[in-house]
Parts: sequence; structure tokens; C-alpha cells
Amino acid sequence: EYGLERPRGYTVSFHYNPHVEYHHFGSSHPMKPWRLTLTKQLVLAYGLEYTMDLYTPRPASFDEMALFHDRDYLSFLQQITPQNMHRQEDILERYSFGGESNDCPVFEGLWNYVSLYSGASMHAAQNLLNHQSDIAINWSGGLHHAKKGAASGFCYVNDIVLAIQHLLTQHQRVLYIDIDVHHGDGVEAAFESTDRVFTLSYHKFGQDRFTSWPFFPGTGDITDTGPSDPTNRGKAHALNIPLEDGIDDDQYKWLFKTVTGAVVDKYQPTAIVLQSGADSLGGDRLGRFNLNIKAHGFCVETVKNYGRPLLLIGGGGYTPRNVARTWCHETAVCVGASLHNDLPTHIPYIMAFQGEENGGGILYPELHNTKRHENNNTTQKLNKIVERAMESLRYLEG
Ligand code: ZL4
Ligand code: CA
Ligand code: ZN
Repeated sequence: EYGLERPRGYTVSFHYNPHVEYHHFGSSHPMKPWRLTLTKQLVLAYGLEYTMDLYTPRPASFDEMALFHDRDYLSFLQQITPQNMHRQEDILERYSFGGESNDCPVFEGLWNYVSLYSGASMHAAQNLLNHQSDIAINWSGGLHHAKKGAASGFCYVNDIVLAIQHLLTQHQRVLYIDIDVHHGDGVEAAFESTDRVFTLSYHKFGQDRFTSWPFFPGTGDITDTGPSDPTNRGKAHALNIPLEDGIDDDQYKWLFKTVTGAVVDKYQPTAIVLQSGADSLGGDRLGRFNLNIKAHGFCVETVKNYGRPLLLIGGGGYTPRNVARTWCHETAVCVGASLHNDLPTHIPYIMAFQGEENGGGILYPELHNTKRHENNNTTQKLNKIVERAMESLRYLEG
């Protein structure tokens, strides 16, 4: 019906353990693991499962996660429950849990949840190492804020760092690209002292119009290009692209192609990891940008066309039906299929996509006209950013 044939060229694998869906951060918490249910239903409804290899990865083990994280932090994660947490408030604080901020709540099955999304990213990386896939996808991962010994911003275990470490067993240079609306600080910090990983993040930076605090996590200015100590091998191996509210499709596509292209040319990565957080879309509950689904997908297509082994992972995304639309579209981009704008009628969760003010029953609603954020990115400012980016790339050797 949709005329999908297995395209020659790219072998794509989809790494997904459906048990992640059943975890809840709490009823009003913006992170909704069931957005992954919607994503999977769309992928299946369009018949994309016939164009990829599907895997149900096992959860990562304690020892696997300890390849990056502190063992005492993992022991804490393994035993903490909503029932026993009240007896350990000092420990909760040590690991950045609880308190005033409810960003990282303790919920039922937390350990199971973190091991499932981490297992999927590690399995996806393994598939690339085995040459079983050219592109390996894990929409349940992308938790870029987690630190070695602490949770941060909805992230408990950093599956991206674990996957990159695994890729480094065979790859000399890994490029990490992050299009989530937030700065990929945890990944940048983890690899700040090596020249074998280059981290590139596009994000909103600066004071937030709504809260008048710096937009989370508050790091990632253009001046942050890694450690300044000239003897540090990680010097100049980070690049940050700070953006203002309301950036539009044409600006973002131009910026992404120009800057990412220059990094790939200069750094010559042997593998690429792309965190495709969907909170950079227009109308996102937490985001501040104005991107449409196809502009977001343009980034995936651009990276795919560099022709290096690619690990594609999820991340943020707080308007669940648009997250599902975007990641379904990007799955199609990977396999080289184009999808009909009318949603297939046999989706179990079709109700979620109907009766929307904007976009009911279709895959590509216009998100930019949810005029929530005025565009404060001028051509002049963007030119300046590109100029600064090119300047810092000149510090890379080779
Ligand atoms: C919420 O409604 O900016 C958490 C978080 C829980 C439920 C009810 C509790 C009400 C918005 C956010 C109190 C909430 C207090 N509930 C949240 C400085 C902050 C301190 C905590 O996409 N308060 C912290 C983190 C960011 C801050 C963004 C993005 C992850 C990723 C990768 C992480 N933290 C201010 C906020 C709510 C909540 C509503 C919230 N938290 C919005 N932005 C943040 O990059 C996956
Ligand atoms: Ca980012
Ligand atoms: Zn985010």
C-alpha cells in the first residue's frame, strides 16, 4: 500500500525495548515515556518495520553502566524507591534528586527504566561496530544531561556517553551532534579531555523570557570550546551554537548545514552520534524554537548523507504527538522512504492525532504558526555565530 521496498545502500536497525513505555515520571512531569508508544505506533502504521532490522535489546547491566558512572551513584539508583526515599534525604541531595526541583523524581521502576534505555543505546552502538547496520536508531535514549555521579534535567544515566565509549573501542574519532533545544552538557563534560570525541550542540542560550532565569542548563555559550589549558587534548574539541527564541526553518537549516559541514570536513569523524531531541520543534511545551518537522528531519538527512556509521538517538520532546511525528519521519528519512501526509487510519492510538486544533489526522502539520515565540535571531547575529564557529575550528590540528 505504501510501496516501501528495502532500499539498497543503507542498512537501518531499530533498537527498542517496549518496557520503557510503562514508566511514569509523575502525572504533571513534562517527560512522558509514552511518547515512545506513539512513535512506535506511527512507525508500524506506515509499514516502516519492513524496511529495517528490529531488535529488542536487553537492559544494560550495572557493570556496563559503571563504564562511565560512579559505582556509588549506581548503587543508589538501584535501591532508591518512592517508598524508601524519605529516609535518605541527604543522599538524594548528594545525587541532585528531589528537593525543590522536581526535574529528576524517584519513580517506580527507575532502575529498570535507566537500564532499558541505556541497553538500547549500547546495543545500537554494537550493531555499528559489527557492521550489521549503517544507521542504528534508539528513540528511547539521548539523555544528555546525566553526569558521572549525579542526575540532571530528567536524565539519570548518560546512555550517549556509554554508547560513544563503546564506539571508541574501534573508532578513532567520534563526532557527537545535538539538536535538542537544551545544551548537551553531560556529553561535552564527559569527553572534555580527549581529542577522540568532538561535541557540537545547537541550543537556546541566555535569559528566558518566561522565567527570567538562564535557560537550562545555562552553559554552552559560543566561547565554550572545551578546556582552555593548551596542554589539554580536549582543547577546541567542543563547539556550541547559542541561539535565541523563535529560530525558523530556513535559518536553522542554513546554520546546521554550514557549521556541521565545516566540522565534518575538518574533524573527519569515523562515526557520528546524532541526538535528535524533538523539543526544538515549534509548539513544544518546554522549547523556544519554531522548527517544523521537515526542517528537523533535514538535520538527520544531512548527517545521513555524510555516509559515516550513524547512531541516531532521541532526547527531549514534550508535545508527545509531534515527537512521534518527527521521529517517525526521521526513521523514514534513514531508510529513504517518503510518507503520505494523511495518517494511516489503522493506528491504535489514532485518537491522539485527531481533533487537534492544528494538524488533526496528518503527519506534517505546520508547527511554525503556533506563534508562541517571536524570532529574535537576526541574520546579523547568525552570521556572527558562524564566523566565530569557523574561527574556533581553525584551532583544530590537521
Ligand atoms: C517539571 O510540572 O529549569 C517537573 C519540570 C515536574 C511536576 C510538578 C512539580 C512542580 C517544568 C519542568 C515544580 C516543578 C519545578 N513537574 C521545576 C531550574 C528548575 C528547577 C525545577 O530535553 N523546576 C530547573 C530541565 C529544566 C530547570 C530541562 C531538559 C531535558 C532534555 C533532555 C531538562 N530545569 C526550574 C524548573 C512539572 C515540571 C514543569 C522543567 N524543568 C522545565 N525545564 C526544566 O534536554 C531529555
Ligand atoms: Ca542541543
Ligand atoms: Zn531538551
